Amino acid sequence: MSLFKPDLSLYLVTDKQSARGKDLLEVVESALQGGVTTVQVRDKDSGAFEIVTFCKAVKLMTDRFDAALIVDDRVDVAIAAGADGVHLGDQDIPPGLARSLMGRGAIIGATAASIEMAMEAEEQGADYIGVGPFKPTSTKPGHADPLGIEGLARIGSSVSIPWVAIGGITARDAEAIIRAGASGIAVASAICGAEDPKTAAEEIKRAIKEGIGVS
Ligand code: TZP
Ligand code: MG
Repeated sequence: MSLFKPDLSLYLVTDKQSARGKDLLEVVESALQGGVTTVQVRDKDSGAFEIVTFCKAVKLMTDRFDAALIVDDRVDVAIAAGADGVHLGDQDIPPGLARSLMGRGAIIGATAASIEMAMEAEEQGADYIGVGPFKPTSTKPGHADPLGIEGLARIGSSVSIPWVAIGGITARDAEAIIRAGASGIAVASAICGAEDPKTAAEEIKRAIKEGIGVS
């Protein structure tokens, strides 16, 4: 468990494809202005040095907004970029090993598509799990079957660490997902693919607040 408790409530996952030629750094900055609290840099295609360089630029922004920077998959990139943490899938370095490499200050997240995966992540000292997909999404080709709200809640409530829902989520779904017990909403295309990422983030933020019962 990390010593640092990040605010996972509005969790942006970067996605170049959804951004359709928009400058991704500008997208991230607008999203932060709109209330994003955690940014995960997800880039399955670029080389490590390119991702590190991008992450360092994002880190300067997340620091200004008091948000956290998480790197998808790559512990080496996260360390090299001075990121706050890493998000690990079942093909990546396991959470326990990532913790020993990154230390107690790091935020370690893990993907959980089942109760077994969620429990394993918690046992290994993950700080949070990402549960999904909620709905079908083209951002993650070949994803597992969509879970819907009940499936998300079943997996999320099997552990005592926070859980963040992901996959095809829009502002319309956010309130119900938070009411189902999620600590946060993770989105890629709903923000990266929006004409105005700041307004898109604000809309999701409003729905999250409705879900928590804060206006
Ligand atoms: N993991 C499960 S679904 C997903 C990931 C990375 C993609 C989320 O992107 P979007 O565009 O919000 O559906
Ligand atoms: Mg991954």
